[in-house]
Formats: sequence, C-alpha cells, structure tokens
Amino acid sequence: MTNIFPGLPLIESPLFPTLKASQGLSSEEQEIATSLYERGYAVFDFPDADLDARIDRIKRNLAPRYGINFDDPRNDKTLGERRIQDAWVFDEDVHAIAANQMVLDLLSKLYGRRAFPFQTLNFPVGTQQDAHSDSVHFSSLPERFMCGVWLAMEDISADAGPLFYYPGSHRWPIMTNALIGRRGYGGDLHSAQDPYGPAWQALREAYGAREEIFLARKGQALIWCANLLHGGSRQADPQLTRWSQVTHYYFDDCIYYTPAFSDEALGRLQLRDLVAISDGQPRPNAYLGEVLEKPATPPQTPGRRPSLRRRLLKRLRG
Ligand SMILES: O=C(O)CCC(=O)C(=O)O
Ligand SMILES: [Fe+2]
Repeated sequence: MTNIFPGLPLIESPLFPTLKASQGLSSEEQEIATSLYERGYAVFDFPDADLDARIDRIKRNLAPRYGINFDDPRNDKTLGERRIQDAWVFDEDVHAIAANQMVLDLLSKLYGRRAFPFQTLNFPVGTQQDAHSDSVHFSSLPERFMCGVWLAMEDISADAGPLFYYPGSHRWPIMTNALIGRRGYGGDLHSAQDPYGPAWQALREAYGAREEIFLARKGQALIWCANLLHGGSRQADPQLTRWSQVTHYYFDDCIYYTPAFSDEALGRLQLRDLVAISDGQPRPNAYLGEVLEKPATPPQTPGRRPSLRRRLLKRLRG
C-alpha cells in the first residue's frame, strides 16, 4: 500500500493503523510502532551483544571528566557537570551505541526515511530537567522527523531522578514561537527551553495530563517522539548515579533547524549544519530532494551581542 503522506513519519501518520500491516514489521517492531503512534514513546531492549562491556568502558572513560568522585558512596554525585555532549567524537563505545545499525534500521522503518544520529549526551546522574519537548531545540521540515533514544546504563531507581514523560503529549500542538506569540530569529536565550515553560504547563493542565516515570533496567532503551513532553525527575538521593546516554536522530531529506531561534512564517530559520555520526558524512538541509544553500549566520539584535559564555552555552545546549 503506498503512503499518501510521506511528509509525516509513518508512526505519526493518521494512516498508521491502515499502513502498519504492509510495512514488513516483525511483531516486536509492530508493538514498538504502535506504542509510538498511540503514546509517543516505546521501550525496547538495546540490541547489542557487547553492551555491558561498552557501558563499563564508557563509565571508566567519562567518569573523570565530570568532576565528581564516583568512588565514595556517600558523595553527592549531582554537584559536578551533569552531561557530556558529543562524547562520540572521542569514545568509540558512545559512537557504537549512537550508530547501532539495528536501531538505525528500526527507526528508518518506523519513520519511513533513513535515520541518522547527530548528537549524543552522556549523563552520570539525573538531569532534573523540566518537562520539555525536544522539538524546540531540533525540528525538521517536514516536521516531526526527529526522535531521541534514551539508554539506561544501569538499573534506575525511583530515587535516582528517573526519566519522566507525558504519554500522548506528542499529539498536542507542537511548541513553537508562533504558538506563544514571540519572535526567535537572531535572539539570545540562556536555555532554548526558557520561553515555553508556562505554555507547556498550560497544555498539561488543559489536557489533564499524568506523568509517567521510566524505572528502566540496565540495557533498556526508550524512543521518544519529537513532540513528546519529557524531562528528568528530581533526584531524591544525590548519592546515587543514573548513568544514561541519549542519542538524537534526524531523518534524510529534511530541513534541520532550531525552532527556538526561528520564525518559520517569515522564512527565517536557524538552520543546522549537520554531520551524521554513523558515517561521518554531512547531511545537507534538503527539501524534496533539493539541497538548500549553506545557512547564513543570523544577525544579532543591534547592541545586544551576547557574551562569549552565553554563545558557548547556547551552542552546547543545542
Ligand atoms: O535524561 C533525562 O533526564 C532527559 C534528557 C533529555 O531530555 C534529552 O536529552 O533530550
Ligand atoms: Fe529532552
């Protein structure tokens, strides 16, 4: 059966129920696909026979970089740096997890376009991040061709600041500047999520949404859809660790941009200049097979050039 809506990921399409039988999905893949379609997330066992050894090596390699003493069980582990972005550049196990071929094949089937990983984050403790959807950081045209895969690198207890999410929130309006009546292009923010907190709160109340937490086993992974509202719960016990890796994926033949710093209706997009982690090749911004010119740097608001620290923070936060 042909898909009349190639501009929507298969698992986000209203036609998913009629298309799913003809996609050559195994029964496990069908379950994952249905969960994404209905709830906006899906849990699976990470398909890597060497995963335990990789996790051990990642912890050994990354631990000294967080400025936390992990050896003392009574130590507050949440005081240091809570994340390392793009450790795939120097750590081959982080790279192998991000570029896992079975995960790439699975995501490509679920979305209907080839997936590629473009960013990794490695956390030794809970992020304690407020509820947000990643689509304010990373979006695509056509929209929704982005997802995150969160991997538990140890068993996660309720006191370790587990991942939380609002099932079904992927169907809510996509959070954009247009939705909340602000301009984004050329602007400056401490965090790209800052302007949207009250709006997400309003949506949670309007939909009477109930949060779920993911008490993951080591080796379990969770895919979240671009617009799924999620975050990190408060870490009740700061002596615990909560090792995890998040890999963010985009899909081929899209325009990749940062909505928090864009005004889509005016054609002012903060475009991304991406390299796929899996093959090291650039993924130019493209629309229906047509490659766009390289992005121009947006002008800064006159007299308000942000400090170097702010610019670096903005880059790091995506
Ligand atoms: O691990 C968490 O607590 C949330 C991470 C997250 O939201 C992200 O990486 O996009
Ligand atoms: Fe996120």
